[in-house]
Amino acid sequence: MSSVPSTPLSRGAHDQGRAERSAAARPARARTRRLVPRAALLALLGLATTGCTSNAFTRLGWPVPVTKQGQVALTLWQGSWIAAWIVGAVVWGLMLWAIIFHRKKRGSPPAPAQVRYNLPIEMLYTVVPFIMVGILFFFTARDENYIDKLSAHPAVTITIVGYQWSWQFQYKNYPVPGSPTGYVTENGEPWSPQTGNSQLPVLVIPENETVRFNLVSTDVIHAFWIVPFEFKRDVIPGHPNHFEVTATKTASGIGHCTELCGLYHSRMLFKWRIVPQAQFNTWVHAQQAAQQKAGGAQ
Ligand SMILES: [Cu+2]
Repeated sequence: MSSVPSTPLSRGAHDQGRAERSAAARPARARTRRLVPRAALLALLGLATTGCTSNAFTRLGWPVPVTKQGQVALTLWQGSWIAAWIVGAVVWGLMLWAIIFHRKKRGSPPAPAQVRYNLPIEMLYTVVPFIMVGILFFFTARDENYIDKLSAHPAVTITIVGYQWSWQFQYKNYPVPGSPTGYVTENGEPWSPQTGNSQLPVLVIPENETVRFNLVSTDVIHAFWIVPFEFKRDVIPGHPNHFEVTATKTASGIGHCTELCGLYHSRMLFKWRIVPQAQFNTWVHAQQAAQQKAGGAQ
């Protein structure tokens, strides 16, 4: 039988262990505090240097717009992100504040009364989201009205005919009497492994003019998409759609069908070019003369 009582000894060992643990925890906490701002800085640097120019970064993944309407859509996109980041920063800030400064400690009082039936707080978190949705709705409706606006007298009107699996472009202001459509018409063929992009139909539009697109389909639902218009619209059989753009810079590229429309949907491409007005006039009159001579688009 031992003459030394066991309890005080074991308590002494316990106290010593706790003291060691808390001494070890202090530098660990200090280290965490130093690491947080460094990690944030590293994340910011990573975001800012991932191969984007500053301009590409501020567009948040969108291409440079080539129309007035596209610029409006881009500004709405950027504004929505800024609003989302502000809300995110407030929510994350409150969460981190609670997590870091209000952790349960030894000897903490019991959890305070929760927010159930706390009328002012319940009203706050009902009303604030309504206000946020209202603000987003206001800017979206305003910009959508602008993007959808049709002018009384567009400078150029083009009928876009979508069909499986290509496009036809009819320039309604430039008649070609005796031709199948009666107007300057651009035809083409779908992309193919043999011809690539060389036989695609070509859409040419002038810079700084209002251009109206009338969208019609002869078979199934397609959708017309020129990526830097920041806009796409369905091409529906029996339901003509319309939209207008004013191009702000010369550019060119490949346009797409963006509604899965059948086996060769992905080949339903076209070339597009935005050119200065004088160049557009030269091009369209040359087409008019050539198609008149040939009795229609070839
Ligand atoms: Cu299609």
